Amino acid sequence: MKNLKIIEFDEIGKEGTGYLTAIESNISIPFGIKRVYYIYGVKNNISRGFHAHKKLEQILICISGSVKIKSTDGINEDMIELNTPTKGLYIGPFVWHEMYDFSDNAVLLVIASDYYDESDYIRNYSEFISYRKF
Ligand code: T46
Repeated sequence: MKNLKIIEFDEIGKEGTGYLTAIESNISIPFGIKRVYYIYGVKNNISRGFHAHKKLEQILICISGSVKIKSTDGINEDMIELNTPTKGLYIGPFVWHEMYDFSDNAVLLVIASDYYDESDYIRNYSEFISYRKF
């Protein structure tokens, strides 16, 4: 699907001494970083998201536990499970996404290309379909 892809990050270190993963603006990800936020303490029966963005680009990384992400461009649909700190999901503009099935200890880290701006959200699915550019 356009504007949806997995990005694998390097794991530095070895078993026993632990690991380190570094993410560098415009190098390991395709945009400059303006904001980082994280989602945690989500009960297993709760789903979040249910929106798309007009301009925002983001990388979702489940740095602890696991979470599933369902995405659609209005035609194609994809489900991706994030369950390792070395796997990022790039979500660009006009991809409707939902996060669900959070494990008990899940921490979902999100790296974003811009500051928070509610006017960039499309929170109504019918409106999303009418906006669809591809
Ligand atoms: C997204 C998915 C993956 C802020 O005040 N600042 C922020 O930077 C963000 C992200 C949110 N908020 C406020 C807005 C709402 O009052 O926090 C509240 C919860 O936001 P929302 O319901 O949009 O949360 P999610 O988990 O449904 O979606 C979030 C991001 O908002 C969204 O951009 O793509 O995570």
